[in-house]
Amino acid sequence: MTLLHDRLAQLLPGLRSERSAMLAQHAELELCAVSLGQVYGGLRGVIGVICDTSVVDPQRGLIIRGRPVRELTGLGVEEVFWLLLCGEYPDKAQKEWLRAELASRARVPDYAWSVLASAPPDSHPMVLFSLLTLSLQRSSRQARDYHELGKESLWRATLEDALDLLARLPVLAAAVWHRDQGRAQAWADSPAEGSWSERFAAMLSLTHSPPAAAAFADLLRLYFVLHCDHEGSNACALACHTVGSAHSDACYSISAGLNALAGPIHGLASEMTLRFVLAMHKHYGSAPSEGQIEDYCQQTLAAGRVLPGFGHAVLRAADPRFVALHSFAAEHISVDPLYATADHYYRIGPAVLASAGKAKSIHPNVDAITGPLLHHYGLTELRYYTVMFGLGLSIGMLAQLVLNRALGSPIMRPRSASLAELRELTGTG
Ligand code: HAX
Repeated sequence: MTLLHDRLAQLLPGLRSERSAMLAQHAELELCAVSLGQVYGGLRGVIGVICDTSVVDPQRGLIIRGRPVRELTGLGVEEVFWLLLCGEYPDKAQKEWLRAELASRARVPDYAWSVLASAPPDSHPMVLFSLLTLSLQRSSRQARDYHELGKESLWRATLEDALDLLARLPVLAAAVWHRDQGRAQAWADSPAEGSWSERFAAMLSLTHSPPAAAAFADLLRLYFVLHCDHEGSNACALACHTVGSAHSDACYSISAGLNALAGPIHGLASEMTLRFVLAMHKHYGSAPSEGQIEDYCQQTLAAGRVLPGFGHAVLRAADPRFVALHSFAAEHISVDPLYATADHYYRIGPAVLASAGKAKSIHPNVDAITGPLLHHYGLTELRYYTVMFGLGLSIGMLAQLVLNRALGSPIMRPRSASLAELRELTGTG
């Protein structure tokens, strides 16, 4: 037994009996009605999944276990993972235990490196990250012990897999970075010392002065805390949940979530925003004026394209994750010309979008700020940014998987309707 298993084992009976009581008394309660428009519209607004790790509030942004994310910006990944899973902060002993546990589980089996070595050199970084994650399935404890474990105890094996994966994903992501940079065999074991995010920063092997190295390590800590979860129904989390609901283990499930995140209209916005800023630099020179940025935005909208880095499907106020990273950037990288242009863009974009009058949110989103920050510290391969995003979201996906397994979430099986059925229902047949 370990401290995290122990704490979850204490919490689960209460959660299970709450669920049973709710179902016994209110199983027929209607949570929402579903319209034809919603079914055709990607199920926007339809409650279809229960996720207790976080919610996204249109005004307040990401709320993790009841705490607004802006209150969590001083935490590390270990504390936030404990919070996501248990709904409470770890005490000192629990936090230190988790830190040591993750460091001790970080070694990646050699067969994963054979998979990486055999992938075509120009493979997309997300393909490599997902492939490596999937390859670890061979070591899944849940897969190994599935036939011996009863339903009530299966979560213990899922938690083992979640801890293994949480420990190893930064090693995989760092290896993808080195492979994408053309270094044939630079993937090494994780350093024994340091927190989860410090070890990842070290494994990237970027060259920084000591103050920049400290700032970069702190940026990664903040980045991963801010990107650790985003409800259970974004395409990435939902894909992970659906695969996990079939009792596929965490490697299959996280790989599926990453595959969804790789889509251009999902996890790619950080890359797209930086490309947009770089294109302005190319067009006008390295310091476009405010008037030039405004013209460029107007021309983009007139050409029927979106202003990347603005708007959100749910948020209707400034994203606290943007606010936190923007204030980090203002403190640490204000002299960077790319950031200076991006910063003008954040100020000019909202008015341009407002005058176009279509977007429901005109605020910069979190993806607007991550590119300039990562680029400043040497992560200049833009295709890598979705790997960073996926590494962050995996923290929450793993917590959600364990909780869903522990609470016996059933296999996903919504019903589909045929066009013939819809024609009959709508009288258009
Ligand atoms: N630039 C131009 N037009 C925009 C816009 C933007 N940044 N944001 C929204 N709009 C437009 C929409 O395209 C839509 O136009 P149509 O009616 O012609 O289709 C209209 O305004 C209403 O859209 P909405 O309801 O405000 O927003 P959606 O829920 O449809 O879409 C998006 C949300 C994030 C996809 C959208 O704001 C967008 O495309 N933004 C730019 C890309 C981006 O930054 N994406 C990252 C979002 C953060 C995130 O979730 N990351 O994972």
